[in-house]
Amino acid sequence: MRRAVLCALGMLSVGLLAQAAVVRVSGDNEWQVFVNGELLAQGNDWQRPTVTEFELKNGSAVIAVYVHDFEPGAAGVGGFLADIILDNGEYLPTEPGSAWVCDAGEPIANRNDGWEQPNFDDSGWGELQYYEQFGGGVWGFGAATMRQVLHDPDCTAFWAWCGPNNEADDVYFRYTIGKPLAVEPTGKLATAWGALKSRR
Ligand SMILES: [Ca+2]
Ligand SMILES: [Ca+2]
Repeated sequence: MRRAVLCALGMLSVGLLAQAAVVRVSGDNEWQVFVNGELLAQGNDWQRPTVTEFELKNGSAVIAVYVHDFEPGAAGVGGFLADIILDNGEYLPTEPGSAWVCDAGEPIANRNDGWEQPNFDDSGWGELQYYEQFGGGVWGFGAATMRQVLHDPDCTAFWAWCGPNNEADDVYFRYTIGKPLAVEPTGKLATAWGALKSRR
């Protein structure tokens, strides 16, 4: 009993389990935002980021974003900027060292491998290539307009792409919130989450 309470307190000190989140996305030039495989937002004006609220299941969700650059190859650059805000205060932007992963490929109309699904195996995907932080770079002149959306909290994400942003024009990104502890028996996990919830 005492041991269980201490264990729960230890988990609390690490951070409350998030139950809801918001993902804010901009893409140069157009983008689609999927949460757990479902298309929830799309945009085609990088100065007007989409804002998508969603609930987490046992603290987990998979964000998948497709971005298409209009100008073929080196005729123009692409860009991707995103941040995830959890209701426990965690902030997960696109930034060097973050857990976002990416894959460049065919236009989305030709892609049918389930890349947006939560159970998709993205272990072969790579790290993003990062550019300027929000406010700088070729997108800097649009920051004031974007900040009308990205102000609470202030966005500190970095613009990114999958490889050099003047090469691929169709790129895919994924972020897994709260990677489940797959090796734990589900009954044990449910007990732990239940104990946590009852203390909130
Ligand atoms: Ca291009
Ligand atoms: Ca472009």
